[in-house]
Amino acid sequence: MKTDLSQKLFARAQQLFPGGVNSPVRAFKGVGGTPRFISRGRGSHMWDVDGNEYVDYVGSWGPLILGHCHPDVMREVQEAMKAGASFGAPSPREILLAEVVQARMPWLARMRFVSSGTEATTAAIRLARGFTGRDDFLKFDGCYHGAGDPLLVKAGSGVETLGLPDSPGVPADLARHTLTLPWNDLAAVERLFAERGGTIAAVITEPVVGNMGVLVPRPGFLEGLQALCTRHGALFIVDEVMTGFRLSAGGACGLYGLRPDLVTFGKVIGGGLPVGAFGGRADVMDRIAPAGPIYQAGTLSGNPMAMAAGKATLERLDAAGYARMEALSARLAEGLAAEARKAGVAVQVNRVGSMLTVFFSGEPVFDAQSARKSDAKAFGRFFHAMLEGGVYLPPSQFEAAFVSVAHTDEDIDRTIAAAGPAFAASKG
Ligand code: KE4
Repeated sequence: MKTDLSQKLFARAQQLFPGGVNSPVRAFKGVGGTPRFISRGRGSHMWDVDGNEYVDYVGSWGPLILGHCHPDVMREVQEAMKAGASFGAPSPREILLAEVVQARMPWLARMRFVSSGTEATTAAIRLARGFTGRDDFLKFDGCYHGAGDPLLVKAGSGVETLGLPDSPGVPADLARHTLTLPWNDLAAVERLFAERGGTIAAVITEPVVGNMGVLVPRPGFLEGLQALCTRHGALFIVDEVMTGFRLSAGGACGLYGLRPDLVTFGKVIGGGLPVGAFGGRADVMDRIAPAGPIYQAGTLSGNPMAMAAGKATLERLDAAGYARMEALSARLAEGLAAEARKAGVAVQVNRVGSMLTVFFSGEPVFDAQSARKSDAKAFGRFFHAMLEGGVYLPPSQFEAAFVSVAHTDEDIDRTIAAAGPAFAASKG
């Protein structure tokens, strides 16, 4: 596969950006080799600067649930642009998107738009601390909630891929207020609350983990967290940045019947443009400035173009689209598992809806510790063989692949066909 131009651009990029990228997971550190510089996308496909075409299972790490360059999204963004890119003042478009969100999650009494998932989760933690007057909060080993200081403790995604236990630069005085436990272990959370429930401001979790690769919640785990928070006066925060509007119209909360005190969004809610959001109970959210004293702000929050992209995206996610993603994703998961069996490679294919991960492990993967037992080098060989076969997977064993409504049966067939030789190549 020709990669001359990507290599030349990567050399230039390394003179400009740390590691040559503007977000670590893009650097192929988890799989080796040269990251592909992408020139354009269309539907479920994208092309790199050397002209190589790929079936895209990253979809900008989740936002492009309708695929690249959906005509309706492009039209709506262009309309918004013609009226003005940004006003720094309230505009109707933020109300229109918020009402589309609330129609899908009626329990979301108040929300605030921001420009990234990190802003959303960082604000939610600050709000929970301000509302409860407590400083400690609980997150789980391997869950990634963005690059905000309090959350860069035992995080997943790029932090896990790069093997950074916790990021330097986060003061120990701050990190000590971030409690961590293994995910999917409700008994451990019960013990922690029994010991110090009165000091815990919040529990934050990915409802389905995507940032250690896909981890599936055990029956009762999420509901158990919610009940413990209620019992001990802590806020339950569900981080739907990756799962929101993807796992169902009502997100993972809709799928699992959760009613958290706060929820965070990103990715799909902006349809590829920078949007994050946090929201939930009115009595909690109304402590946010200017309604209350807890400060949060952002120059481009509620940006009209981004609001237009988000609204156009959510409005086109209908029952048929979710059914399509489910059918394609199920067939993909089964096909990959079958090809691995044929090649004699032990894998676990974890999937919830249109999020899936092939773990190179012979053991079930249900938390960060079991995920870490996977053979990341074998995954790297598999990844590159798939790339050569025209299939662009997330460049890390500890990430989720995404199916969009734009993917086709031919895409799935092509991916399964490429997997046979790729599993053989994974053996090294
Ligand atoms: P952003 O700040 O990257 O918009 O969102 C942070 C975030 C928060 N919560 C969850 C559950 C997330 O998955 C993310 C971001 N996910 C990664 C992919 N694993 C974004 C890709 C990247 O870091 O470049």
